[in-house]
Amino acid sequence: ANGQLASLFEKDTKAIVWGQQLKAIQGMLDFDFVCGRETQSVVASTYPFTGDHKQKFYFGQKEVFIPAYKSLANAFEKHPEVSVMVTFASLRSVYETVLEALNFPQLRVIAIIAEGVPENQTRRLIKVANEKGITIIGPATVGGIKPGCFKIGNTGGMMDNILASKLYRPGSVGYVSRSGGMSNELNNIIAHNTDGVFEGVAIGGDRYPASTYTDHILRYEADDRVKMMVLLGEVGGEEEYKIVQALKEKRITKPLVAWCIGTCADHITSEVQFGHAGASANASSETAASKNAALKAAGASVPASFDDFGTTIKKVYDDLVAKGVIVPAEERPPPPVPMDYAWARELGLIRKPASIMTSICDERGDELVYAGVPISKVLEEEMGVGGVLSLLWFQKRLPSYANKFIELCLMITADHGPAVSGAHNTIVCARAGKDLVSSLVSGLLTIGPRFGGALDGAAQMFSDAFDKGLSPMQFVNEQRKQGKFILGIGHRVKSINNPDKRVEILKKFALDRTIFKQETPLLEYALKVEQITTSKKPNLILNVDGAIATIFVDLLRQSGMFTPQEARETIEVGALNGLFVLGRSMGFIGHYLDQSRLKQGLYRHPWDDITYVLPEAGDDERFSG
Ligand code: Q5B
Repeated sequence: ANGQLASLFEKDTKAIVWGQQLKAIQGMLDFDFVCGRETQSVVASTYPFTGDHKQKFYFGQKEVFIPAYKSLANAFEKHPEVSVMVTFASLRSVYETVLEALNFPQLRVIAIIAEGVPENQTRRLIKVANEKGITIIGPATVGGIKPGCFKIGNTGGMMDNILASKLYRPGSVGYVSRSGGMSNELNNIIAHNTDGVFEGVAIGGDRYPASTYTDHILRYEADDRVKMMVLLGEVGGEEEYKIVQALKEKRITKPLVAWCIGTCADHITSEVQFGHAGASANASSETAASKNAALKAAGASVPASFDDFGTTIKKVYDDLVAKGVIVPAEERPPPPVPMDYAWARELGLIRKPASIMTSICDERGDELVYAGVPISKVLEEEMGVGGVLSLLWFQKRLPSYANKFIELCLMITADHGPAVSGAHNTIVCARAGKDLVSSLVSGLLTIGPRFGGALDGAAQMFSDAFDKGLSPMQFVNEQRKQGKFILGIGHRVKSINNPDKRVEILKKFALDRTIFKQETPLLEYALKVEQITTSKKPNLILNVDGAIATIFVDLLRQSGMFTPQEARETIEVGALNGLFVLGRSMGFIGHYLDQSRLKQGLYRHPWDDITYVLPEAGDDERFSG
């Protein structure tokens, strides 16, 4: 026997948790808080696979940092007040860690949660623990709970369970069981039939639990605060007979209610092994029925069946109250423990306006969905990049000619050589040794009203003029009067004598009704404007921005897929410039990769390509006097 008779846990017990079981640690701290402990029970955790660091937890509403140590020795040295270790080490590493922990004289209790620990290892740990006077609870257990004082790991379940079973304040009943699951049942039964649990320990389901029923029952016997005891034994093993013996020898004098579960095993003809490693009767004395009979004969209160367990407990409790042995304490409501947001949400207790709204994509389910269309369908229906863009940018399944037009825009705007503003910037940036994203962004930042970013403005200008009923000539004159460039008109190198092939392709595509199955009044209007501007200067052609913009407005207005408001909004939010940005990103990335491959050094602009126009001395009053 373990021989520990004193109390294992009090209101100021401090523990180290081995393993990164953050939820279990938070559960222990929540328990501390609801019990009204002044300080938290977990002061450190250890885990050999991470370096020393701090982890954040809650103690009530307060955020606290708990150190996590790589080395157990370091943790014990830094926290001499620790008397308990709860280890979540696996069956593979638990032996070494517990053996190491047993060397620290400050330790009084170790709870081993792991299942499947080899029996020879457990027996060796028991031997060393007994030599050192350390109590081990487990292996193969959820642990134990002492209301108002301490909770081992996940014992007692979630907070609602702890509140329902009033485990936040001590009662008068000490219990011991094997099973962690059944200890939850006991918490509930005891809470409903008595003034509550004083302490409960689940010794674990292995054939050789490190501390036994008797160890804990005798501890309860020695503790004045425990007024009655409950034993929930089970089929298999002989441990309960030690209780029988202790009853007979009057080492147990407090009222004991006992029941061994597994009486049904006698009615099953084949040999039965229940869930626990030790839950199998190897002799007739090991059956639940034999043990129940022996316990009853020795003076324990034993019900006729498990169904009557609660009533038997109540009878014993009521008797103690009647005799004045138990004076039920006045109930005090526990402090409210803040619930974790995720859990409260899962229970449907709270709602919160989302910080982010989206209507384009949902990645949460089994399959990624673009604006309501699963990606497998996007592929099945061969919607292409144009179709994907329609879904993500406009939340619409546009007709196939529209998707083809979008793809055409992306293809023809993909690049226009290294000389244009954006490509030049990308190249200079790449040659300065910057990365892909920086170089790309440097190029993209040049896109604006003069270079490549005239689509939205062109769409706005042409459609305003068209909607106002201005003739192309009136429109050109109007803009000139206002001193404004017509966006979408003009090119640095292309002209009527050197036409832009890209614009030719766009016009051919959009003006062919067998391909582009709708009207294109704005494009036709823009072409009439072009006739006027090119008559003034040959480079004032409808440029690539202007062509894409006017065709896109026609798509927005004439395809029947957009309401007038949607059409307006699409232009206002800058979607059309997005086409150039997206298309030209392909080219900019190409330039970045090209420069990197060509191992081009830092770019420096040649002096002979710079005119220096500094003020001469004397030209300026700054130089006078
Ligand atoms: N004038 C594009 O100008 C450019 C006029 C105009 C009325 C106009 C100019 C402009 C509007 C913005 C626009 C997109 C700066 C262009 C693109 C992508 C690209 C680029 C590439 C690619 C060119 C000469 C004379 C002056 C001006 C008059 C000029 N534009 N009048 N409306 N729009 N357009 N941007 O050649 O009487 O002599 O004083 O801002 O649509 O960016 O390949 O390079 O794929 O990368 O520098 O294609 O047109 O002409 O400014 O010297 O003007 O024409 O008033 O008249 P330029 P300027 P005057 S596509």
